[in-house]
Amino acid sequence: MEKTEAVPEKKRKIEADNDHGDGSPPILKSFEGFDIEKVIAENTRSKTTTLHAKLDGENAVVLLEKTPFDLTHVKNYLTGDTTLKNTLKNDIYGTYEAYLPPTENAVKAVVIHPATEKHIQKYSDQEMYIVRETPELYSKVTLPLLQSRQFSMQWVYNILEKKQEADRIVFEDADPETGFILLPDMKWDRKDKNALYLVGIVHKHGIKSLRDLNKTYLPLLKNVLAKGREAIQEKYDIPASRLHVYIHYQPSYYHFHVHFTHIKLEAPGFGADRAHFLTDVIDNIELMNDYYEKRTLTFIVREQEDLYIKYKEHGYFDNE
Ligand code: M7G
Repeated sequence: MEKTEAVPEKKRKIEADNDHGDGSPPILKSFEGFDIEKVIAENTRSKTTTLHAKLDGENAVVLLEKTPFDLTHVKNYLTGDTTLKNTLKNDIYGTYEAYLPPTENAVKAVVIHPATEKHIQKYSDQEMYIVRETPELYSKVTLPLLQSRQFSMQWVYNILEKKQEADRIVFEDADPETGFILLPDMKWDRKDKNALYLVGIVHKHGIKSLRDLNKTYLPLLKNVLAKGREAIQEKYDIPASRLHVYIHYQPSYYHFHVHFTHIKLEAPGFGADRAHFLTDVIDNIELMNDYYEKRTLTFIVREQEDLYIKYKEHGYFDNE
């Protein structure tokens, strides 16, 4: 795509109190200065599109998602401010394109900037393959790769150290061994309770994933489950019976965290190829201390991921 000249920083509409003092980019007021490179993913069912763009010569990933109707605003829909373009008329039946007032047309946008190649790859549509990871495959291929290369976890440390998102914290237990911070996931706009998505990030460092869990961590896991549920009941009036509480394997970020989502939400990553209920994880460890060290675990890898490339080099897909 043709490039336009980058807009100088000061010309862009940026909030004045916008310097976080940590070198992170300022909060944007518009998409001025963005050049689209490519549409890297789209999904008509979830009404999302993901763009690879450039801003100031650096990569950006922009996720756009049409939001559900906000029924608290329903009175604004059927008014003279909504213009209609007729597309069909037959007897009593009419269809239209309706143009709601701009305030009712917000599209959710997630911006990652500057984005790494790994971010562009993570958000790109690509072929997927099932892997059955034996303990041997984990120790020979997965673990060395995780230790050498993964996404930066700066955002996680910013949350744990209260440098970012502190005003969004829903609950904290500050115990260094069993404590955690519960806050809205980046994916949730905090409007629709039926789409609730919170993430519980543990204070303890060094637990990479499900594979590391054993009886030592039962107090931590039980604490996150109980207090996370309690805090959600208190703040959002959603009982445990209407929550999915689970762990991703593989996760994207190898600092242990737990996903809390409303059962009505079709959350990405909730499939049987990635999600493990925290209740089941606790039960399995109680039955067998080294369950997750010994088990073969099934998950999906995507063809541009380092993991897929490494498994392929290892010969994992040779007999397909
Ligand atoms: P994951 O299982 O490691 O990977 O979950 P996934 O992103 O592939 O699902 C990490 C979770 O943290 C995801 O649900 C992300 O949406 C969420 N998340 C990621 N980032 C960078 C942020 C952030 O900066 N703030 C918040 N609140 N959530 C984030």
